[in-house]
Amino acid sequence: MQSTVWFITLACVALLAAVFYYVISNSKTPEEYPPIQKKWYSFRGKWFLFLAGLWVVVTFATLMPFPIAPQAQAYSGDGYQVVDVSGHQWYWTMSTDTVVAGKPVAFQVTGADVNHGLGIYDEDLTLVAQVQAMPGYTNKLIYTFDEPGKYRILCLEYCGLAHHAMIAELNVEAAS
Ligand SMILES: [Cu+2]
Repeated sequence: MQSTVWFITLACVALLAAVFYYVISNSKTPEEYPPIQKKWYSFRGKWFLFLAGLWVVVTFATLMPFPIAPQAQAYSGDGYQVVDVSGHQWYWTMSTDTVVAGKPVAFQVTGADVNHGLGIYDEDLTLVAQVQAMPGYTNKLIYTFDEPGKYRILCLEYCGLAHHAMIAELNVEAAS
């Protein structure tokens, strides 16, 4: 996903650079203004309608599938592997550091002192799930690990001098 977005971004930047290059290399050729004006003013209305239509389609298509897995409509703690996590300046405490792949994990996350951000990363350091760790609240994050491995928990919200040192390990074992 991230490499796809990266590729699309690069392609758009290259396209934009090509347009700039085209405009610069043609700017020295003199042209009659009125015919150009007539042609492009009529194009402008159609272009606006196209963009407005595109906006409606893209907005609805991308808002419908919310990118975060459905969270706990009927969450009770039963049938989940529960992990209580607390963010401190500057470390994490977890009720367990081992869970099983393929079964939903319910992270119950809070902050002991200031706001922290619980970020769960896979072995390639790709963010797989995240939630705020806030003092006075317990936020629930439901996540099912598909792949076993050593995951890492980092802090996603700057919380003071040793914020970068807040690293914990989460072992996800293959289901037996
Ligand atoms: Cu932090």
